[in-house]
Amino acid sequence: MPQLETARRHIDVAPEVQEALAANRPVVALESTIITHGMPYPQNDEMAGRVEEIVREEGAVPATIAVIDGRLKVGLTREERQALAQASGAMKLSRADLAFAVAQRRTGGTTVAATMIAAHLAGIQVFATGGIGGVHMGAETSFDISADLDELSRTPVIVVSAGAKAILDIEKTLEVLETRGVPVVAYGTDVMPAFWSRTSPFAAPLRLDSAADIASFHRTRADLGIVGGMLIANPVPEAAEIPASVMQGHIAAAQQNLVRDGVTGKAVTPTLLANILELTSGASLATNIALVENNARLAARIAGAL
Ligand code: PSU
Ligand code: MN
Repeated sequence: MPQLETARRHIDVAPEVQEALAANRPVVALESTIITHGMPYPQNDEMAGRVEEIVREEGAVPATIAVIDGRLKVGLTREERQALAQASGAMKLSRADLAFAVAQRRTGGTTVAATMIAAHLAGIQVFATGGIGGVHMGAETSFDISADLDELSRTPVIVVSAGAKAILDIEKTLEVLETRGVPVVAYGTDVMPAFWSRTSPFAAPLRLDSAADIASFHRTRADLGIVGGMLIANPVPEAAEIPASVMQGHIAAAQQNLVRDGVTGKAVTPTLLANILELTSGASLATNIALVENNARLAARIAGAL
């Protein structure tokens, strides 16, 4: 099934995932950096289990992707998932170091970029996450732009997110996505959602209102030979939202702490998320879980429509 013959020797596709793909039944890929670096234990494990359940409830097969002892796993057993949720020293893997972890027999969570690569190798077209990485605040001096954006421009996977994380510069993130030819489709809204909040000051570049329309857009792009993935921005459910006005202060404080502590590189996103969790006394975590679940549901419906 992997599109690269040579990839097979490094990939373990779970039997259930393999069967579903062979029978052309819907499969949804799920990332694992959110497990290893995005949330504390045990909420990370509970979230990962619940998200898999939701995908099943919608009639699709979940495939959580991670690197475990050098094997690129597409679909984890419950035991593997639970061990990963508690693993200390797991790497955070993107395009640059995915193969490093495989070659060195390491264990790591896959970011949006690395999960897209693995999903595509396995033949999975739809992937649910929380929020993608993007252009960080101050990127004009730090050059910190997530590899997720480049991956979206080259790998044909539909990524269902709650928008760009509000800790990012959303306006610049949208600009880079446009430059790289990545469609950004807001689901059922004209406004770009901002992860914890349903709205941001920015208009959504495109809007679609059904899973079937998203599937049809994806197919049409392929028909036209246009390379790359697309980003679906699905607003967090109203009941779980933290208004942008409330988040603003916390985000600003977390940014300041980051600068004060001299945090750079891969540690930026996990540090900001952990700090915001503290600043909101845990409320941001409940919202984060709710939005991932919401994205898994939509992703399963899109996979069904494909
Ligand atoms: N969404 C979350 N929590 C996370 C992430 C996304 O709710 O931890 C992860 C994703 O794996 C994403 C990564 O790809 O953060 C982005 O990291 P960076 O900004 O270093 O590229
Ligand atoms: Mn970065």
